[in-house]
Amino acid sequence: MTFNTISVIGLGYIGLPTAAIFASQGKRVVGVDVNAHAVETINRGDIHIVEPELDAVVKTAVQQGLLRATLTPEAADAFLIAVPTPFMADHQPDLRYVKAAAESIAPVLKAGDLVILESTSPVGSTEQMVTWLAAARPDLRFPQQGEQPDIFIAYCPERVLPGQIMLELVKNDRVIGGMTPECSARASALYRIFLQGECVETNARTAEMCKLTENSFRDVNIAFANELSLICAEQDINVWELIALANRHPRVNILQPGPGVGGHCIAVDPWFIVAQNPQQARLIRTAREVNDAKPHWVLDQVKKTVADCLAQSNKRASEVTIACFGLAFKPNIDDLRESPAMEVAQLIAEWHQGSNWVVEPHISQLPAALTTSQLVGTQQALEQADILVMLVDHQAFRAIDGGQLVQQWIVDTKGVWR
Ligand code: SAJ
Repeated sequence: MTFNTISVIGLGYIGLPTAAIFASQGKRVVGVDVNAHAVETINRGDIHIVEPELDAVVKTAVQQGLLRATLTPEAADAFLIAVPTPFMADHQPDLRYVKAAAESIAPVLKAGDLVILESTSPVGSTEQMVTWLAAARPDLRFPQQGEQPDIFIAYCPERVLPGQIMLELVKNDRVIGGMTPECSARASALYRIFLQGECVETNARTAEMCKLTENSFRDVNIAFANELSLICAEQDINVWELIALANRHPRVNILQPGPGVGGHCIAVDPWFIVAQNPQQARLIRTAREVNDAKPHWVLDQVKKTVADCLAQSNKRASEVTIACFGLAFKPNIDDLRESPAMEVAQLIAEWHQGSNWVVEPHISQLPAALTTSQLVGTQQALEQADILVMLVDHQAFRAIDGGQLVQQWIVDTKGVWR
């Protein structure tokens, strides 16, 4: 099995790092994306997304002529599909981009090619993809038809953590879900080009469910911590102290509460299980609801704190300044998409008549959704704001000594300044 040319469809947070890593191993890689800006940027040797260490690997790969981006698929020996799989308004998965990607590569497929789906997908998506490919290429045999296929197909989910993608891509074990054992073997051979972790082979449906299970496991566990934070607020118990104490039990390991769950995966993927199994997936659905409700609970805490502030000072509401610390969806990154901190800051800005300040050292301009708020420096907020709302435990905020804060009114969703 030789893979001389590898094509990656979708050059986003997963596709571009994967393409760059194959190229760093000397493979010829053709990246395909519908976004002309992304294609131009990559062909200049630059990147259009933020991920540590990715820029240097892409630059070298492009300079060496090993990585090239294009708008239209070309012939290759292996195709990896890494396009988004969002959900629709009713939480049903939207496989439109997978279908478009499959149909775009169908014309250039040749006997012996390997096609891998990496996008997080509901169970059965790989079989569905085979149906789309087979409809577009009746001249080729696909794995579902029982005989030795011309095209080998597998589902191999990405499992890398944003912020550590370049490391985890190489180190993490890989679940390889072939449509047949031969498909799995070929897919494993492809990933072994760069993988230091193990390739663990299974079938496509189990691999699809495995990806959804990993993120649902984390969502349910964060929901447990978030529910505890609500209970502890009622009972006047410090939830972080409680969790630290409970975690001293050898078989207890509770995650951390926060303003909610964000990002593009953990807040999305559990819905794929719920959509396919509405009767059975009760805990998974409730966890999603608990986590999604958290920003509104934080707003309620802010409202109570403002009420206390007004009762104890001679200020009017319009004279009260609230400073939100952090907007990113998790610490030490600049990614504001699907961020519960953003949601809280927006909810506060829509409600509060006084000044709304935001401290976010990772950005230089506030997003359009926060036009009525003001981006200020840490020092200004610490010295002049009336109420501090801690939303993201960035390293820079953790370094602030809670004991030195002059404010009496603090809503700390991350337990940083307790
Ligand atoms: N969070 C908490 N409390 C915690 C841990 C996280 O509130 O104790 C919040 C974060 O602040 C953030 C959200 O959860 O808003 C998600 O952050 P995360 O660091 O848990 O995960 P992601 O979304 O960056 O990446 C996840 C990872 N999945 C798992 O850890 C099971 C990653 O390995 C996946 O590859 C990625 O989803 C993905 O692409 O699916």
